[in-house]
Amino acid sequence: MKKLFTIILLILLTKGSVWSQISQDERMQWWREARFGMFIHWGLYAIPAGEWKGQYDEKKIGEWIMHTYKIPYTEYSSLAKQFNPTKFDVKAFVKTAKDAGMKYITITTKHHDGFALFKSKVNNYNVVDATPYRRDIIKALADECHLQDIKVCFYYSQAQDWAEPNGWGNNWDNFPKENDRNHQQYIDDKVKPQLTELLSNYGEVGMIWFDTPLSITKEQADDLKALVRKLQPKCIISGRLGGGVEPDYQSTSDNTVPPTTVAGDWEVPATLNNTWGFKKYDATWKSADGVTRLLFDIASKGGNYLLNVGPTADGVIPEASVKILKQVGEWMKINAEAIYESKASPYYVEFPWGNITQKPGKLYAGIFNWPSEDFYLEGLKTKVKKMYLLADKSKKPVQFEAQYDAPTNHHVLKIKLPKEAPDKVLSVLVMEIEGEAIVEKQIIEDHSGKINLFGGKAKSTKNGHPATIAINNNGGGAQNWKDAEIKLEWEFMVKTPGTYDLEIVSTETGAHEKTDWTGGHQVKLIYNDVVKDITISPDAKTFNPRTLYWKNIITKAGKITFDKPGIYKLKLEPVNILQEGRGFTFREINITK
Ligand code: H79
Repeated sequence: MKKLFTIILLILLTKGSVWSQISQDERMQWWREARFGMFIHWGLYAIPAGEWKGQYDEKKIGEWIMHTYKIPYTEYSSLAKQFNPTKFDVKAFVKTAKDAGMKYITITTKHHDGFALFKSKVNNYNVVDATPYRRDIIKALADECHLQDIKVCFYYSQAQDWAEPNGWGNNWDNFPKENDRNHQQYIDDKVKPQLTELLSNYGEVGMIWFDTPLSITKEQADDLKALVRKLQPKCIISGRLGGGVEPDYQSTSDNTVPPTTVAGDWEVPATLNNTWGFKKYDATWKSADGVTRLLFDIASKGGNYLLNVGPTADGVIPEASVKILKQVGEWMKINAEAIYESKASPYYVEFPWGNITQKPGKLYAGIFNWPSEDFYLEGLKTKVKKMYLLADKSKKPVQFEAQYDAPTNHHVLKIKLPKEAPDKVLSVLVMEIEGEAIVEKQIIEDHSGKINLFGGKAKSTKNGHPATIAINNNGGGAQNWKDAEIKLEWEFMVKTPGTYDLEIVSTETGAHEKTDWTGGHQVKLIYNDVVKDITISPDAKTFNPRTLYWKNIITKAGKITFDKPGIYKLKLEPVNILQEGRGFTFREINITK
């Protein structure tokens, strides 16, 4: 009896001390399954909405207006007296997110301007104490999210705070010079107490989304992480904590989608137009089609998509945003199975036609470029049992033929898709497979006579030793290549002899307000005894559906002849890389018939 009692007591004790128990997998589980979340940027900046005393700037982001026009704190903070979002309908907010298929909402509780959307006892520059509205917006949203079973997450600008003389970033007010500031005091007096409020007064918080850590130290970042862990052990810490301290997942640069699958947990924070905080004249809305394709593509690469809306000062999510999200939601109604709980594609690189997500026993090919003839999927070693379209409720089998060529050890699936895409935006082809999806490693000429030499698949060396060129995620994944000592080499299989066209693809990069591309690099292409000297020049530009902002730049590099079938090698060696911008933003070489 006594023994039983002890055992029960032990079980209760372990259950109670969840904080010491929770594993990283447990912490991340809901987030990994979610794949799609809503970002909300809302604050005083919604009042000027991109215009200050008649000044406009198409390129600047709305929530940065205080910084853009060097507005003194005393002047900017008086906007609070006007902040009265009487049209705010929290149910409508949550419904917009849920109808789009989003599983979490991350809202700015305090952005760089320092104004808090929640009641704070430690700082009265907040929605309850400083505005006529007087209601705690974060409380309203958190309560509604809990009610409607969607995760609520808090963005908190931990370093930049333009209201604080000891915060980071405000260099236009009569504040101490950045080096003379007591950042620690700002962290102790505002950041930690406010994070404590956020993690104590609003129930379960899915995540704290930190941003722009600037010169925050390792000790300070460690301290913030420990605070979050102590107060809510299950709460996730987003990518931009800073100080070199390990967050729970990585954030890509804003609006930036990598070209390949990326291991680990990561998220793309992205806008719907060119701003986060509402700007009344920004009508650069992305298309719902583009957003849907990105959602699929990001999931295919193993990431989450955190997509932003910027409510107005009245408290309304702009109609254009609602409309886009509605359409995405319509698509999700039919296709969400391919998104939620999915894992990254077994293929490393995206396809021109779309991409692939997977779940145990299933591959989901998301096709946005519907083929006019047969559809080919090459290089899948795993046996496919059955195919059907997700949009087809009857699951009528899609006919396919599995081909295998023993001499080249190459697998090809030749698939008979209907003439018309069931969904013009993106149709999902489900493939039921036998066991784990395994893909060939080799690079081989495909059925259309194309050979793709992707940068990330090259053997890269420096002075004969393995070397890596940093993946620059911007612009759809060019290599941020500045070191001319680094050389790339590919080995690939040619099936049909003949003369092929060669093109070198690099990409534009940047932030959405500024597109960067540096040309003029000189490189050598070496194959057998043939050496071609090439200057990287913009011979053509093509749209990249994965970036929406940045184009692929094509450099024509002449022709190459293969006399007989077999394995060939091609080398790409820089002669001179210009060091401006991001250097040589190389992506791939295409060899086409
Ligand atoms: O919250 C959103 C942005 O406000 C924030 N991150 C996302 C999620 C962010 N903080 N910094 N940045 C983004 C980079 C900002 C760069 C710019 Fe500027 C601000 C470009 C134009 C205004 C500073 C001022 C740099 C150039 C001019």
